Amino acid sequence: MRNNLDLSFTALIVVDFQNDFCPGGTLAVSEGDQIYPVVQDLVNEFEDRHRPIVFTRDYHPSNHISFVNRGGPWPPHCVQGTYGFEFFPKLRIPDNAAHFFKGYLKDADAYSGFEGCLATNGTITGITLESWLHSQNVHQVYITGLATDYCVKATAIDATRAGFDTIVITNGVKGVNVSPHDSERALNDMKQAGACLLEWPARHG
Ligand code: VGL
Ligand code: ZN
Repeated sequence: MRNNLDLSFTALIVVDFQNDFCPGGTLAVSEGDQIYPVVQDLVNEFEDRHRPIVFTRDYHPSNHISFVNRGGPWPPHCVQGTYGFEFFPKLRIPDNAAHFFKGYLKDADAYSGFEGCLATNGTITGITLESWLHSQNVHQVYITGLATDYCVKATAIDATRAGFDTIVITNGVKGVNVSPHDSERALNDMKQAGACLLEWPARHG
């Protein structure tokens, strides 16, 4: 089935698959690590097809506005220079992947990857995700990662608004679920915004 998919104008966006959002992390998504086989399979498939692969990451300063000690909703997470910022360790990142950092200004939060900028060798540029995707002639995005009810949702809705054909991989996302049905609601919100939901036929896991 996957062999029939036309991905010639598609990029993969892996949202915030970082240690702090996985079990053991400071803002752990329950079973967040379980998306790994699907995420890696997608990465491998896009790499095999020489299609663009984007990784977004939360890159917060230690005094970030979203943290409880500043009156925000979250425990400190994905702090610059910490293990929690790093990728889930099993994940194999292609050398030519594009990395986008977000939430790096201490007084502004950013859930959506479209609020981030390209980081080359750890240095943040002024290139936004939207402009970068256009530069790659991308019309469609596949979205996977953490967390369904925050950064995945914001990224998917921004992608539809920017005019990208947007596909959210249902078995490649997990939510925080501050309230029990938040993830379900988030998937519905993404659909309402025009995104399609797809269960990826992963080869393993
Ligand atoms: C996220 C809460 C705070 C996410 C980021 O990646 O979904 N959630 N910061
Ligand atoms: Zn954050």
